[in-house]
Formats: sequence, structure tokens, C-alpha cells
Amino acid sequence: MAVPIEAVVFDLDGTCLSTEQLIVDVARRILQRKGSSLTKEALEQSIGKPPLDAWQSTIDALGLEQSAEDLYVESEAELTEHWHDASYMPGALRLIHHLTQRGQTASLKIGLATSTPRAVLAKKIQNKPLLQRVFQAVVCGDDDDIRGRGKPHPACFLKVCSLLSVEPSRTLVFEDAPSGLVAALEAGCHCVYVPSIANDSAEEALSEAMRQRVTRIPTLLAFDPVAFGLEAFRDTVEGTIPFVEHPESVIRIRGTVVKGFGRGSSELGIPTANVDTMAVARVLPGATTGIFYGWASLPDTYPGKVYATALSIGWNPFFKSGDDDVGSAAGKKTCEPWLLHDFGGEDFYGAEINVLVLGFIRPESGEFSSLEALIDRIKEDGEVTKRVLAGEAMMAFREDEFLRGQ
Ligand code: ADP
Ligand code: RBF
Ligand code: MG
Repeated sequence: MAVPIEAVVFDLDGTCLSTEQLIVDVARRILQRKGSSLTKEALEQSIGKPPLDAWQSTIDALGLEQSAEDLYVESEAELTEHWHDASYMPGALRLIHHLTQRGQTASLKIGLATSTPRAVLAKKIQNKPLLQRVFQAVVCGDDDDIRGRGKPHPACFLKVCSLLSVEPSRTLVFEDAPSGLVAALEAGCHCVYVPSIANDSAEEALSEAMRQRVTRIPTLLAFDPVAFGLEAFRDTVEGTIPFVEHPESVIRIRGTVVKGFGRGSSELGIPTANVDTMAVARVLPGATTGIFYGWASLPDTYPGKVYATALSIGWNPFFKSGDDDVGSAAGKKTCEPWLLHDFGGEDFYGAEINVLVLGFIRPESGEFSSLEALIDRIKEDGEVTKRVLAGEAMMAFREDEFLRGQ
């Protein structure tokens, strides 16, 4: 990076906080009260859209009679009561901790530029002490000089830079939305873009000059501070990011084993127990992808047993090809734990599966020269998983009651 970074500015929703999860939960409850229920299709149709459009898609997908406006008003009212339940986006807590640690580039400043009104911000960070104290400047959507000039207008980023007394050209913005990306770039900042919407192509609309100031990553877990002249993370183990230092970052997925593309065992020799998408959507933001590790259990099928697992969450980009549709993977996100155990040819479709995700190995990749290269890499992920899980803190999680079905 040619220019030193003096300030880091975060967007809130979808970047620091996983508010999408909350919105899905509220939608689910509202639909239940209407005698309907949120289906996988309806969810897939609406995810990533602005609230009114999302409700319209849901109504269309479920064939409901209510108006999108009514459901929107009802959901906003209910969300007010639940904002404080929002969890951190994967990697957000760790990153913000890291940026504020002693020894970090001495004078690095940290700001927040959110479209959220100030009163709602207070609710969203109500039980997030770190977010309450870490920002030296906070700009909200209803500030006098910002109202009516929301993102993609650069006003909020220009203001936060001015409050922090830094040049936008020395400021790094973290954003998850196309409008925020444009706002940050128009302000003259650099932007780490962590899209919330899967398969988003926001950069295509940017000028070449602007694109040079964008670094896209699939999740904050893949952010490398060194590339921006900031201190390296010091918490990695075997090149992976363990979640155990921040227990709230541990991800608990409970779902049903469903049929996948049918190529895990046959094409790769690596069977993966695909977990139903609804279960995954309940606990992980729609755009979060990556290769992770943890412990898994099948409490009804193999009671009392706990298995090491390397899992892939994402779009299987290696199988997504432009012209010939080799894998029909395009557009379908999967969560696929490979249990590092020989089940002797048995399958367990339909079983309940618990996956306690304890760390991040790497982003998923489509850049393998051959199928063999992908297989080798997955096997390496399996080896890394076994080594890391042998650590004491990791072993302790075998006893986690979540794995016993609680
Ligand atoms: P699919 O595409 O339907 O997921 P796979 O070839 O990936 O097909 O096979 C996965 C199935 O094999 C799982 O759903 C599970 O029932 C079974 N299975 C057997 N051994 C394992 C293992 N070690 N890890 C994961 N799944 C396994
Ligand atoms: N698929 C990819 O396209 N790219 C990857 O980098 C990738 N990494 C994986 C890592 C692990 C540990 C596992 C279990 C699977 C991975 N997969 C990856 C998914 C793989 O393509 C998928 O399981 C099979 O195609 C069966 O659906
Ligand atoms: Mg599978």
C-alpha cells in the first residue's frame, strides 16, 4: 500500500453485525402468526434485498394476501425489540479487537459510518461493550448534515474522516453493500469490500481508477492487515484462525443431512454430509463462505460419538463453470461437513447433525488446476483440522452440550 493507513472506518449492519439473521428470524415469526411459514425458496428469493422488496418477494413466493407495506411495518416494530440480539459478523469481533490492541500502529483511529439512526444504533450495540467504546467518531444516518444524503452519497464518510482528522486517502473503509462501497470511494477512501449479497458484482459499475481502491474479500476472516501496512494478526494456529479466544464467535449449526450434488464420494472420494440450507441460514449470514473446522455429532444415529470435521460453506466455485454446467452448483450454497471418520460405507441421510464450528482454514477457491489439485487441498484441510483440534482448548469443546443435542 503506497499511502499509510491512519484510520479505519466501519459500516455497521452486515459488516460488524449480522442483522440479516435477526431479520430472517422476525420474518419467520410474523409469517407463523399469519398461518404461513418461511420456505427455503422464499428465503432465497428475498435475501439481500431492501426490506420492502424482500417482503414483496416473500409474498410472491408464498402466495400471501397481505401487502408488503403492512408486513414491513410489522417487522420494523418487532425488530426494535430485538436489535440487541444481533451477533457479530464472522471475524468482526476479532478484527476490531486486533485494531485496538496495544502495539497496533500507534495512532490508528477507528470510526463508524452507519445509515442507522442514532437511537437505533444505541439499541443495536446495547450489549456490545466493545462497539460502545471503540469508535472515536460515529456518524449516523439521521445526523443533521447527513439526512437526505445517505449512501451512496459520500457525506457520511467525509464527515467521519473530518471528525477523525484524517485524509480520506489514508482511510480504510469496511463495507458490505454496493451503495456503501460507492460512498466510500466517492469520498476518496480505500475500501475493503465484504459483500453481503452472494454473487454481487458491484465493482463492474466502477471506473478503473476507483476499482484500484477496492479490495474484495469473502469474509472478514480473510482480511490481511499486513497488505495495508497494519500489524499482523497473532492468533493464528497452523495458519488457521481459531475462534476459541472469542467464544461468541463459535458457530453452532444444527440441521438435517440432505442430498447434495452426489459427487462428493463418487467424484472426489470425499463424502460430505450436506446440511439443510434453512438450518445454516438460521445461524450464518447468507454471504459467509469459507473452509472451516470443528466437531460434529449425529446424536440419534451414533449417540455419544463426536467426530472431527473439515467443512466447506459456500458455492463450490471449482464446479461453477461459465459455458458448460458441469456441476449445477451455480446459485446453490451448501454447507458440507466431511467427517474425518470411516463409516464403513453407511450413509446417514435424514439424520440430525450438529456441527460446532471452531475455526477458519481459508476462503473457498475455484482456482485449482485440476480436480486432483482440489482433492489434495481438501485432504490437506483434513490434516490441518486433526492437528488443530488436538489442542487442549479445542478438545474441551468435545464436551459442549450442543453436541449432545442440547
Ligand atoms: P451428497 O452429494 O448427497 O452429499 P456425498 O457423495 O457427498 O453425496 O455423500 C455424502 C453422504 O455420505 C452423507 O450424507 C452421509 O450420509 C454419508 N457419509 C458416509 N461417510 C461420511 C463421512 N465420513 N462424512 C460425511 N458424510 C459421510
Ligand atoms: N469446493 C470448491 O469449489 N473449492 C474449495 O476450495 C473447496 N474446499 C473444500 C474443503 C473441504 C474441507 C471440503 C469438505 C469441501 C470443499 N469443497 C470445495 C467442496 C467440494 O467441492 C464439495 O464437497 C464437492 O463438490 C461435493 O459437493
Ligand atoms: Mg455431500
